[in-house]
Parts: sequence; structure tokens; C-alpha cells
Amino acid sequence: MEPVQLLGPDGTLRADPRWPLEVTPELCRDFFRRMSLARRFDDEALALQRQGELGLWLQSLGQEAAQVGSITALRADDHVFPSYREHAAALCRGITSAELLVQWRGNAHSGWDPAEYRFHIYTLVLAAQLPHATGYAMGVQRDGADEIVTVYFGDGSTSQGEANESFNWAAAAEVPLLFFCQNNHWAISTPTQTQMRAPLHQRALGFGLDAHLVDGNDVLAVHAVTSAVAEQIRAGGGPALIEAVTYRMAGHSTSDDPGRYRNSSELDDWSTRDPIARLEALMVDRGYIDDAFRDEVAGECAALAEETRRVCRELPIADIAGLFTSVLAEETPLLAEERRQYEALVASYVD
Ligand SMILES: Cc1ncc(C[n+]2csc(CCOP(=O)(O)OP(=O)(O)O)c2C)c(N)n1
Ligand SMILES: [Mg+2]
Repeated sequence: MEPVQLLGPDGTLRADPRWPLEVTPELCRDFFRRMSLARRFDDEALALQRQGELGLWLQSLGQEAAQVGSITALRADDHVFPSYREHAAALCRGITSAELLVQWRGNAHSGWDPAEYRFHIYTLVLAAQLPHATGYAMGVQRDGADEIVTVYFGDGSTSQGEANESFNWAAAAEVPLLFFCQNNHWAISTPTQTQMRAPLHQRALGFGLDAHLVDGNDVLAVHAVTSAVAEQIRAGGGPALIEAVTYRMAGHSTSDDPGRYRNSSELDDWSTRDPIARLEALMVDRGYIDDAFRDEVAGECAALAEETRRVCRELPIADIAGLFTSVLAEETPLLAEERRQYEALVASYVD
């Protein structure tokens, strides 16, 4: 299977009758704005982590097209189960900077209300969100609702039993579920090709899922394919899987040094397929972008960056004492000792 591509790396548009998409100036500008905002937010969060304001950050750099193209193809009431790197998708759902950062500052397990945004909390236990999404989709099916469920996950997480159980379970139960894999080529330091012998979209076919392969750095292709597949699922066509081929341009997390396990020429190669630059090339060619629009988006990005810095620093120092008492009904001696150590540590702070 060749990945569906509508926009070549040089910004040339090649229509594909199987995946119709009306490429208007408004659509391109909307995607350009959303991807630019996501990238700026990601940059700012990285800087905040390096300054000691966040405990950890996992960048979405390079994966903006896969996320923006897909989430904008869904309805606002379609429930989404993300993994932990879906910041561009979260921003599209209206989740705020403060809500996105609170978890990484260590203040809470999650910063937003999943019911409000129809966007579940981030899941760091690999593939745990796939059975959650499958079960949720079974509920949607039994309610007779016309919403669909989408679950985001990475290539590496598909080695987990939960992922494969979910593929089979969803296919057997014919639930309204879209499995969306961002194959960014790496699972920390393990490359995708050493993690599986058959590509994921082929494995998905074996489970009885409708499966598609798309260029994940082509926002137009991702949007066209996800729109068509989402409507097919909504119409009762059963679950499907989309494998979006993209690239994790940064390290796995701020605790990782990709220079220890991958060659910089790989990044250079993928930089020529940057999702934002590619869309911009099309927009320049078609006259969809001018200095006034660029300035407008740059202004919005600067405002988001400033707000991100401000809200992050305003988040209070976390009081995690409650974690020691809220999990078990009766405090064990070990837990009591850990709580005392924590309280002594906090009491030792000068300020
Ligand atoms: C069950 C489980 N095992 C191991 C880990 C440690 N871990 C965190 S992220 C990661 C790699 C995941 O790679 P992938 O699914 O491709 O997602 P990506 O980080 O590339 O977006 C691993 C092994 C974990 N979080 N959960
Ligand atoms: Mg990966």
C-alpha cells in the first residue's frame, strides 16, 4: 500500500479522486494557523521545561499535520482518546495552555475535564487508552448515538497486548471506532522496523479492520482520508485504522538525547518534508498567503507563547500530600513513612 499523498514535499497539489477535498484558501489558512500555533506552543513548553518550570515535556514537533488534519475531520462531539503527545489536537479542541501544562508541572494527573472537551485525559501507560476507547465505542453503539470515537496512539504502543486485543475486539463488535496511529518511526530509541515485521496497516487488515496508509506530514491528505473514513464509520461501516507516516523531529522527551541512537542525517531528510513548510509552499504558489496574514498568525503565536509562559508560572507549587492518603483506605506503615518524609521535605523549604 502506498501512502495517500495530495501535497508533495515541494508543495505541489495532486488531486486524488478517491479522496476528494475542496482545497480552498480558507482551509489552507486554517490549517496553517493551527499548525503554527501548535508548534509555537510546543516550543514554549520545551523552553519552560529547560528553565525548570515543567518536570517533563514530550514534543509534538513534526506531527502537527497528522494531528490537525485528523482532529478537524471529526465532529466536536466525537469523543477522542489521546496518548500523551497530542498537543496540536488538544489545542484544536480548545484545551488551554494552563490545562495542558498542569500535568507536566506535576500539579495534577490531568488538567482538563474530558467531558467538557470530549477529549480524554492523556494516557502515559502505553496502549491503555485503546481498550478504553473500544469500551466507550461499545457504549456509543448501544446508545444508538451517531458519534464516533477516535483513539490516537504511537507505532511502539502497538506491541502491547491491549492494542491487539482492542483491534480484534473492535472489529468483532463492529464498533464506531477510528484507530489513528502516528507512526513517527521511533519508540524512544527503538525504530519501528525492529518492533514489527508486518506494517501496522497490514496487521490491521488481518484483524478485519478497514485500513489506510496516509502521508502524515501532508495535512490535506490526512484531512481528506480521515474525513472520508470518519463518515464511513458514522454511517455504520465498522471500525477502521489509519496509519499516518510521520516523524518525531525532537527527542522522545526532555529526558532523552536522540543523538545517542539516531543519525542526524535522518532528521535532515525529514526536515525537507516539514508539514508546515509544505503547506506554506502551496499557499505561496496559489497566492493564499501574504505578509498581512503571516503577521496576523505571528501575532497570535506570540500572544499564545506569552500566555503559556504566564499561566505556567502562575500555577501554584503542587501540594501532593493528598496523594498519600487518597489511594488506600488505610495508610500502610511504608506509606506513612513516605508521607512523613515528604512533609519534612516541604517543611525544610526556606521559601
Ligand atoms: C506499558 C508501558 N511500557 C513502557 C512504557 C515506557 N515508554 C513510554 S513512551 C515509550 C515509547 C512509545 O513509542 P510510541 O508508541 O511509538 O509513541 P511515541 O512516543 O513515538 O509518540 C515507552 C516504551 C510505558 N509508558 N508504558
Ligand atoms: Mg513512535
